[in-house]
Amino acid sequence: MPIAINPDDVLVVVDMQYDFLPEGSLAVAGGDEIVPLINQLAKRFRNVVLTQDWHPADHISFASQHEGKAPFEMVELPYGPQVLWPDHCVQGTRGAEITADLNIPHAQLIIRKGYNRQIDSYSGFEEADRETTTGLAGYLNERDLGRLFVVGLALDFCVAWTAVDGAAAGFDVTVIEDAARAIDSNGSLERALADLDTAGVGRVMSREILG
Ligand code: VGL
Ligand code: ZN
Repeated sequence: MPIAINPDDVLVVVDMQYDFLPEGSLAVAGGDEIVPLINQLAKRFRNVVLTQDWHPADHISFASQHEGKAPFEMVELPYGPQVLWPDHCVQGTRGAEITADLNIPHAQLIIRKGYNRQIDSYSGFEEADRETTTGLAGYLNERDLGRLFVVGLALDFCVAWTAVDGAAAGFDVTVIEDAARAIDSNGSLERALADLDTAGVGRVMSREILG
């Protein structure tokens, strides 16, 4: 049985930005391959929300801000452990732009995240301090929208955290697995998939929606 998409369901398209695509500073393998699929899926949804990683140039998640540290190493921050990244998605740069190959003119909201220098935000709902919200849950609730279907980059970071936090905020959440790609650093993919299962987030393939 195909999954019927309802008029109040939402497609959440996570971080389809040049820095996560081939030749970007934090390129996710195969990230470009999912663009046509996301475009196709978006046609089935009346409601589409995009997220955009949006860091100041001196963001605390950048290895360049930590003496002697390299990308993909860990540091301990006041809110907990933090993976360090290459500089990416710096506000106003081309790398931070959402790819022009994404063809979703009816998308209704772009939610920017990670703009506070001292706090990272993988999740489209809540920053890494687990206190500061982005306002997305309020937006979705105020519009009285239905289930969330999450796609994009990267499956094991921003897609997974957005999905888990969406479920924690009370939404029915499903990740469309083949419309996402992972960074897979130090076992992060396996952990993220386990976190999705624990949170009660569904996992489907796009053919279950597209038929
Ligand atoms: C992301 C690492 C750092 C993501 C964003 O979009 O998954 N990953 N910032
Ligand atoms: Zn980031």
